[in-house]
Order: sequence, then C-alpha cells, then structure tokens
Amino acid sequence: MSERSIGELYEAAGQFLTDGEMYECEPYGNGHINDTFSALCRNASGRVTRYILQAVNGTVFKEPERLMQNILSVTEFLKRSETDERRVLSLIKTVSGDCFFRDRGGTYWRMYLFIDDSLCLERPESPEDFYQCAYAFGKFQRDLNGFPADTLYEVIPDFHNTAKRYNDFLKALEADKCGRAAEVKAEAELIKSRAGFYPLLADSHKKGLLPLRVTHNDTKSNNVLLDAVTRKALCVIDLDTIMPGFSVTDFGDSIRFGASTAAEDEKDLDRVGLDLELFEAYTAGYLDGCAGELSESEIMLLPEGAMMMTIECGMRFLSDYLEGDVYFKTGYERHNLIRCRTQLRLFEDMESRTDEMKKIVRRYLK
Ligand code: ADP
Ligand code: GN1
Ligand code: MG
Repeated sequence: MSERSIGELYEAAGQFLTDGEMYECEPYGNGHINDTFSALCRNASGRVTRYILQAVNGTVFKEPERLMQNILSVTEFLKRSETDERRVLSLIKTVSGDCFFRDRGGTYWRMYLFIDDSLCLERPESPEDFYQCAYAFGKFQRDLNGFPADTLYEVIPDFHNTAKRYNDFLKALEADKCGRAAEVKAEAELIKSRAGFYPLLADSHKKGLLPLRVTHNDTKSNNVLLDAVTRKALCVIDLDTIMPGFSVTDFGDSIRFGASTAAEDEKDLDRVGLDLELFEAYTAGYLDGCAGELSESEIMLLPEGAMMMTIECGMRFLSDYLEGDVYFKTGYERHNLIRCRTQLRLFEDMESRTDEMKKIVRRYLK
C-alpha cells in the first residue's frame, strides 16, 4: 500500500466520533496487510484517548463494506456475553453512523478503541504466554459457536483451501512474471513433492471428520492481546478473515508462527524448527479455551493442521515472490523468499516429528 500523508490521516480520523481531536498519529504494529496507526485524541478537559486507525487493504479485500459488516456483527454478538471493553474489539462509529469511512481515493478507513495495558507478542516469551494466546483463540472459537455462520460474507474464498493455493502457486511458477522461477527451483520442487498432502483437510471434511466452524483464520500471536499486568488472555484482534473454516487450521497457523524456534523471516535456517514444548502448551491452551467443543477426529488432526498451514504459507510467500511482491508487505528485496524458506524448513521439521506431535495430542483426548 502507498505511504499515507498526514492530511489523509487527519481527514480520515476526523470522520470518527472520537473523544476529542486527534493530535498525534503514528504507524503501529507489524501486520502484513493493513496500514495501522496509533491515534491519540485529546478532549476539551485534556483527557487523552488512544485509538487504532486503519486503512483497509483494498487490494486484498475486494468488498470492504461487507467485510466491515462481518466485523460489526461478530463483535456485537460477542458483546452480548462480554461486557468488559478490553475483551472485545470496539469499532468507533463515524459522524454518519457507519463503522467505516470511504475517502475520495476509495480507501476504506476504520477505527477501534485501542486496548490499553495490553501486550501484543511477535513471539511468545514463554510456554505460559503461548498457552494464553491459545486459550484466547480457543475461547473465541467457543464463543462464536452459536453465531449464524451463514450470515458471514466469505471475505477471501478458499482462503485456507491448500489444494487451491497449490494450483495458484503452479500458475505463478508457470507464468514467471518477474523472471524469478529459476532462482526458486529447490523450493518449488519441495512444494511439488508434497502435492498428495494438500487435499487432506478438505477430504477429511467430506468424510465427516472435520466440521465447518466459524474460525478466525489468521491466528498469529500478534493477532491476540494479553493483559500487560497479569499476562492472561485478553482479546482476539484482526477480525478481517473471520469465515467458516476448520478448527485445525486456526490451531495450525498459530503453531506455524508461534511454536517455531525462529521468526517467520529468520535468515539462518539452522535456527528454524518446531518447539515441541510450545506445541504442547498451545494444544493445552486451545483445548481448554474450546472447553470440550472439539471432536476426537479434530484433535487427532491438529498436527496435520499445523503442517498444512506451514507449507500453505510457504507456497503463498513463494507465489507472491514470483508475482513481484504484490500481496504481503515486504521490508527488503527477497523478503518473501526468505519467509518461504523458513516455512519450508519448519514444515520438514514438523514432518520428521509427526509421531511426537501425535503423541502429545493423543494425551489430550478425553
Ligand atoms: P494486519 O491485518 O495488518 O495484521 P491488525 O488488525 O492485526 O492488522 O493490526 C496490526 C497491529 O496493530 C496488531 O498486531 C496489534 O499490534 C495492533 N492492534 C490492532 N488493533 C488493536 C487494538 N484494538 N488495540 C491495541 N492494539 C491493536
Ligand atoms: C497476513 O494480516 P496479518 O499480518 O495478521 C495474512 C495471513 C498470513 C500472514 C503471514 C489476510 O496476516 O493469512 O498467514 O500474513 N493475512 C491475510 O504472516 O492474507
Ligand atoms: Mg494482524
């Protein structure tokens, strides 16, 4: 996305019913998709309130108004049983009563109350932190159990349909728009060699082993907030991709990001692997948060969910590299290729430790 001018930010912020006028607005967080800002407003009595101001990524999200309707209905549903303002995202209304503002350039803006005294972890600092992230996502899943899934707009169809992602990857490789295919031969071969694995979750669904649920679909540890004082689960954020999906992919994406021994863009591949202690902490937290919702077949497929999300993310990063880095925000040349390599290394490590992961999840069967 383009750089945002100060004028643009003030114009957008001015549309929302904030407590006072904005006087400071700074880029915030490490999301790969939207443009996020921390906005400080001061009212006439000098009271300062912090908000999150976001420009929704219009390339990734084709129908922002319907996406915002999803977020509004999900947060309103959650607020029926949760009154603590710090535990559910609060959208700020605009002067015309909407939950978004469309500027003259066609960019959609939204504003949330900033959840104060919270921690947003790029990496869990202990198994207990990771347990808390897992608990939050598990509880989120359980709380949305009664949500009418058929009212949700499918924001990105086939978002975690790995077989479809694989086909998209093959097309990007074939098209080789930027002349980068030769450079990624080894990575492409690895991805191709596992083609038989990709339909597994969809097939398990067809066999009745994986029910469709309302899922978050982007369960990185930086999409959940912990309380800064107690370090307990506080609030699930980044609700753009709430759609019907599988519990095991929500679980799997968290493992991919948070139970790796290294960052998503670590350059030294020798540092990348699966931390089984973190895997176990997440399993315990997620199942406690879900409180008995998951069936035995779902629990037994959790390790495959982790492997699927890891190789899927690897092929998504590689496809974006081949297409010229048009989807994920990148910080430097080859950033997507580096990210792809970490995912593939993590996937191979997970494959070699499938039995150990299975042993862990089996212990959590009731
Ligand atoms: P992206 O889709 O680009 O990842 P997010 O909605 O996840 O965007 O926001 C980016 C970052 O902003 C988050 O990782 C978190 O650090 C911070 N953030 C978002 N919403 C809030 C909020 N309501 N309160 C505090 N921090 C937030
Ligand atoms: C994106 O928005 P963010 O940074 O939380 C992406 C996820 C990827 C992730 C990889 C809408 O998540 O699917 O797994 O990057 N979100 C979207 O870090 O594509
Ligand atoms: Mg995010």
